[in-house]
Amino acid sequence: MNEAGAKSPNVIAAIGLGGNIGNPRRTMARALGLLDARDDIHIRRVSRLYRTPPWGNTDQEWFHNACALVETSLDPHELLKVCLDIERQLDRVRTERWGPRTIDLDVLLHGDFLSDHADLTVPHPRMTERAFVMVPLSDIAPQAVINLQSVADWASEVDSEGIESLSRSGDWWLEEEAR
Ligand code: A4P
Ligand code: MG
Repeated sequence: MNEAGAKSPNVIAAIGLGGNIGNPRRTMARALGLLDARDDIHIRRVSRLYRTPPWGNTDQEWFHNACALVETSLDPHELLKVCLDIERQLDRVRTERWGPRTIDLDVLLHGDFLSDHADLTVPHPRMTERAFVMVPLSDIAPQAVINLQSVADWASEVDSEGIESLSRSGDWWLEEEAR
C-alpha cells in the first residue's frame, strides 16, 4: 500500500523453479498452484518443464527446472518471503545442508528492481551463466534484458548440453494439478 492507501501497481517478476528429490514435476506444479492461489500474485506464463544436468555440485541427481512470469503487487522482499514460505511448506524431505532439495524458488527478476544485498540479490546471481535458468526463461521472456543482453542471446551462449524438454507447452503444471 502507498501513502494514499492504494495498492502498488503490479509489476512482472520472473521466478525460477528447480528440484531433484521426490517428484519434482508434482512439487513444482504445487508451488505454482500455491503462488497463483494468492490474490497478490497471478501466474502469467510458465516455461516448458526441463530435465537438466546438475550444475555446481555434479555429484547429485539431475534436476527438473522451469521458469514462470508472475504479475504481482508485492515488492521484491515480500515476493521472496512468499517463495521461501512455499519452499518450507513443500520441503518435506530433509537432507544435509547445501544438499539436494525438493524445491528451490528463486526470484530472478522483479520489474526494474536491482539489488546486490546478500538477503536479496536481483537479478539472481549467476543466472546468465546457467543454462537451467536461461533456457526456460527464454521460452517466456526472450526479449527481457539482463546485464545489457537479451535472455535469448544469453540462452544461445550458455552450455545447454544434456538439457531436455519434458513438455511441449507451459501447461504441464495445470495438467499435473488436475491429476
Ligand atoms: N537470496 C538472495 N537473493 C535471492 C533471490 N533473488 N532469490 C537468499 C531467492 N533467494 C535469494 O537461498 C539462500 C538464501 O539466498 C535465501 O534465504 C535468500 O535470502 P536458498 O535457496 O535457501 O539456498 P540455495 O538454493 O542452496 O542457494 P542458491 O544460491 O539459490 O543455490 P543455487 O545457486 O540456486 O544452486 N543444477 C541444476 N541443473 N538445476 C538447479 O536448479 N540448483 C542448484 C542450487 C545447484 N545446481 C542446480 C540447480
Ligand atoms: Mg535458491
